Amino acid sequence: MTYENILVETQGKVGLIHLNRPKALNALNDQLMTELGQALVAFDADPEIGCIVLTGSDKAFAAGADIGGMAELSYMDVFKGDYITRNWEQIRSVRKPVIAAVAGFALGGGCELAMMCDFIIAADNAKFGQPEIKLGIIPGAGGTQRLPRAVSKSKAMDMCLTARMMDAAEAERVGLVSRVVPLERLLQEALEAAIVISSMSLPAVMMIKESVNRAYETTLAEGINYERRLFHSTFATEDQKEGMQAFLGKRLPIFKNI
Ligand code: CO8
Repeated sequence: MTYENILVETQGKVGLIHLNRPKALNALNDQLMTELGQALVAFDADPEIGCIVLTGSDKAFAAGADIGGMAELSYMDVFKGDYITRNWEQIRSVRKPVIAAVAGFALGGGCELAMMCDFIIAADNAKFGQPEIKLGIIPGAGGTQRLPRAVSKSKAMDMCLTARMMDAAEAERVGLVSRVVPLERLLQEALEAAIVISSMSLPAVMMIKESVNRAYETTLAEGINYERRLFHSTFATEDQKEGMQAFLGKRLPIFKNI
């Protein structure tokens, strides 16, 4: 598959996707989001891939949805055509982990895209924000929903209402990102995390992703019950036998993802 707005490569068992519209700070237009969805679905279906890394450039992960592509749209354009939003949900259907490696600006839809990933590793120059209010609109891809869950209501209100940017140190302090590393180490750090994940049992990896995400959708009692059912089901896998036998035999496990 050839893409115009993203670069796609594999590094061992890791699928790596670069957002690549450098002249527009990786602004997310319809075509880019369609291509991103296609690349994610392809990696998700590829049995050789265990984890996906999504990144941008040193200057911008993505500076938001493409403002030029939206400026003249009417309500009927966006409502009837489900325009802008329709191809944004693909990432939610991906069952393998997706790590966002964020350097530079992650604004508006860019911040929302990063939050749709399973966790965010940030470079020390990363800046997160939901500046839609300055354009007379509101976040449209989960900013008002995922941000309060990630960083608290107070911080989310502050960011969405004032449009101020949060730097990497603040983002780590409030839990928006899992780690901050020097810019020159960003991709390496994300790839190393992805390699670790890819070395685990894929069924267990997918179950953890599903179970952690369930924590956002349900009550604690239901979530605990859901986790217990998945935990029990891991005892039906060969990888559970291999993992435990390897530990007892003081050797490294060889998982077969079955
Ligand atoms: N859309 C289109 N083009 C953009 C965008 C964008 N979001 N951001 C930057 N660009 C372009 C600029 O127009 C400029 O192009 P040119 O060189 O042709 O003039 C180029 O990228 C470089 O940008 P700047 O010269 O402005 O670079 P600076 O370093 O001076 O500033 C900023 C960087 C601060 C990031 C600045 O570009 C900026 O404020 N950008 C807009 C940020 C923004 O408002 N983002 C939110 C957009 S709205 C949104 O994301 C809604 C999401 C809803 C999701 C709905 C779908 C589900």
